[in-house]
Amino acid sequence: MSSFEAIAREFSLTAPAAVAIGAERIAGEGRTLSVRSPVDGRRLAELPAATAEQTARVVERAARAFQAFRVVPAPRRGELVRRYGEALRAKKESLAELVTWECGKIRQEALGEVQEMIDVCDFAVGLSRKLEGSTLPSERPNHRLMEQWHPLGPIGVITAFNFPVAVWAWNAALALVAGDPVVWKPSEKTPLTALACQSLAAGVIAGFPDVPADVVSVVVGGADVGEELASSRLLPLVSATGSVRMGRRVAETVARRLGRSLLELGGNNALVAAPSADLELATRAIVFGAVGTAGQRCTTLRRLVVHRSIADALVTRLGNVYQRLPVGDPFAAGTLVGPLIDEAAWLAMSRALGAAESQGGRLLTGGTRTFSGVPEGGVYVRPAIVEIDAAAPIVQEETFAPILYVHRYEALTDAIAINNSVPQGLSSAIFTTDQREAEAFVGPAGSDCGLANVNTGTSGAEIGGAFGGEKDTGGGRESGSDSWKAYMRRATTTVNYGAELPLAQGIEFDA
Ligand code: UN1
Repeated sequence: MSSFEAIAREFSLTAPAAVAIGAERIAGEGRTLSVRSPVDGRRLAELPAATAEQTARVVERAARAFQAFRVVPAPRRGELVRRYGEALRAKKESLAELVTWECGKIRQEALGEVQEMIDVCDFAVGLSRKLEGSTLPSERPNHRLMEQWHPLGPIGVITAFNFPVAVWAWNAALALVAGDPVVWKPSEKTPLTALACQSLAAGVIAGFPDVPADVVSVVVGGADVGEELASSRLLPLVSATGSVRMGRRVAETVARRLGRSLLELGGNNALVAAPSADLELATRAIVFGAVGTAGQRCTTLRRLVVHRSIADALVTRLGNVYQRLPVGDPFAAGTLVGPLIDEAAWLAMSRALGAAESQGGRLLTGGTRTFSGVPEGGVYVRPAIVEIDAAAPIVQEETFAPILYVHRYEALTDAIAINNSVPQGLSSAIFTTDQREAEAFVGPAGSDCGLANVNTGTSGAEIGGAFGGEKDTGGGRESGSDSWKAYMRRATTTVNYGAELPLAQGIEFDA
């Protein structure tokens, strides 16, 4: 196990303050927040949380910073993000270590998460020279019609514990090249990683005399801090990742003031295993998707929809792998399943298993808490597989824990219907070597999710594509492709370079 004290010193987190803006640290004036490690339950920090009033002051400073930041040329803002990416490269190992301490994900996945930050920085750097608008033909002579993308304003970012740093980076890297300051409310369960990212950023910004220090800030606090971000008219966009319940509240509050929200909420992701599936590949993808990050990704595989003809073979294979799954210390080489975030997560898992059983489900493996060979004080579980009818109510819910429900199907149309039968619409996958089936699944009458994969699992998306989903998942798109447009405002501009004033639609109006 690594030394938390050494990591805390490296990121100046021995006496953390709830508000970090530029290089300034301001102690919170709210109730005391205790940060515990899911690895062994030890207390990592104790700090007073920020209040709504303190949040409002940070937002005001971000709004002032926007005035100067929006006229810094985009490629220069890209250079800032490039340097931040370099700072992350230099700190990859230690930031990943802090991620494991604070959210419990295994070392490999923590390194992957920091890599995801680096990747999105690289993407944003290129983007900073390519925030292009269109030039369109005008119907009037000697006129030019064009669209320009301008910085939008300061952005509020609310993130969850399970990706304590990468999801902020998806937002921040794009927002910064777009010319927008970022005010970040991390999960109360993972404030230290956020403060570490902010101070790394503050260090980079210090080398840019033309960039206001206040463009990157963190406010550690509870729902009142999130509520303040959602209701502040100074924030034209609030990007929120987390539960459907939280997202609905944010969306309602932001909509009341006609602001924009970008939501990445719950998933309830299915994988269809068709008769021609490569069972070896499918098994590996299912296991990574269902037990990776201890089942606590929004992209976690929660439902396996398997064709009757291969169901027994696939379930037997899965059972064998599940029985040997190394559960334990997330720092130890070889561990594949780390701890759940806290006791409440185990409670939710055992409740869901109880409900499944009472709704006719059959527990095939796992589903128990384990105390042997794991660090004391953490919540460690054996991932569960439950065979259950696709119509059982429990299957409609996202339980943030490693439970995989198995349903059997006969016809592909039924499998697709099952895939689409839940309120959430984030990720989905089909394993098949039949091209017709694959195309049907990713086509217009196929999966209704924002992510639809073939022969690769539901989790572990690259940053290059737009990430997000439909229905209760909230409809937002983050990270790659043209997601940057959410962080900018579009101005349509008509320029008349002639000596006449022709009106559009041929209107005659001679005063
Ligand atoms: C999340 O769980 O909120 O596709 C994000 C994935 C990761 C991101 C997950 N790249 O699993």
